Amino acid sequence: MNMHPKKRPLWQRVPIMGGLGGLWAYKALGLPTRVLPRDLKAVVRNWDHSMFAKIIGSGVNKAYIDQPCTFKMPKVIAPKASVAPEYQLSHDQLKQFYTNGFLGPFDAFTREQMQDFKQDLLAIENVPSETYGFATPRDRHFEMPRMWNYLKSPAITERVAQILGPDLLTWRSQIFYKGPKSPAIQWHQASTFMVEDYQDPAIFPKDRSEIFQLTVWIAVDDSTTENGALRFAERSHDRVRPIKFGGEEGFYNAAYSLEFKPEDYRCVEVPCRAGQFIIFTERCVHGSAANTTDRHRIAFNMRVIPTSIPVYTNKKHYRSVYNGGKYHLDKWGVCLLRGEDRYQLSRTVPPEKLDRGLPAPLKMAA
Ligand SMILES: O=C(O)CCC(=O)C(=O)O
Ligand SMILES: [Fe+2]
Repeated sequence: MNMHPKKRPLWQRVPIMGGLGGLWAYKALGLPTRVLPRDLKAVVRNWDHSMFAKIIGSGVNKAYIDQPCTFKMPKVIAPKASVAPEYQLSHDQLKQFYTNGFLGPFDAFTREQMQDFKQDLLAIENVPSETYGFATPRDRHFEMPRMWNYLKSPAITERVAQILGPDLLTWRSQIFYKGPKSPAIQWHQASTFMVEDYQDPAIFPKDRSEIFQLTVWIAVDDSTTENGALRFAERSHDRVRPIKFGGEEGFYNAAYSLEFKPEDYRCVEVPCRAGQFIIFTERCVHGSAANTTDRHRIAFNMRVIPTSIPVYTNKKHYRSVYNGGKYHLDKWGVCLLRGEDRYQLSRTVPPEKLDRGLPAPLKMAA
């Protein structure tokens, strides 16, 4: 099913509305989904009533950007894991995270490490991924032991553990090659990454009103006002918003605008030195301005979840409406970043495979 979020002519919207109305009725009446094709079954199962109401009520001009959820402030603000003193977040930092939706920058790596690593990243930019068979900035940690070692560095994992708990997985990473003079990444937000194909979420948290996932974003180049540092709308992680299809700005290869007025929020830019990182919930509205310089602004990120959350359950592949391409998941798996995986809910890539071939000095440097 093609769920690309684009403005469609009326003759297309009318039958889509009819079809979605039928699926909504199916859900409301609790009819058996066995008889439905897989795509439609997924929509009935995973879309909640507000998602159907939004897209049908707007005449297929709007939809929630991702599975709707609101944020519930934790009753007690306290670290969820005990860590070495040098990585401890203060009560104020934790409170700042829960209040604003992001935290940082923190130091993790040296400028020299990042400058050297940048050469590796540039070298693979157009090389087909071993995991997916085509060139993609997604999940290169499966084949780049050096990247994997940076991702699981204690400077990062020990801080994340204080918000998500001691046992952590990453299910996805991405390299952001923000090239010379490249455009802005417009304001966006995400929750369970149903945003990817509008059928199935990637992750299945029990309670979507908690912080169930964090993004760690690591600067390989200095990120500045001129080259498009990350920017965040403080306190905007309160809820997932709808998008309007079509619009001036682009988000990769989709065109839409988020129902969000920057002037209603305190929007802050968070510049980073090479080797620094930011922790945020991707539910916080964020983006980056255009790169006005004639040099790259490279960064990489990962999505971190507690081991209690299943990922890509019973899914063989997914289609990304934003990045394009069909991602076969046969070589994909979650990777243990910290602690122990007592749940074993998702396909897992064993640590020996992730570390393979990494020379000892680099392992230590990472
Ligand atoms: O690097 C960027 O400009 C965007 C990063 C982003 O949107 C993310 O990490 O979720
Ligand atoms: Fe993002």
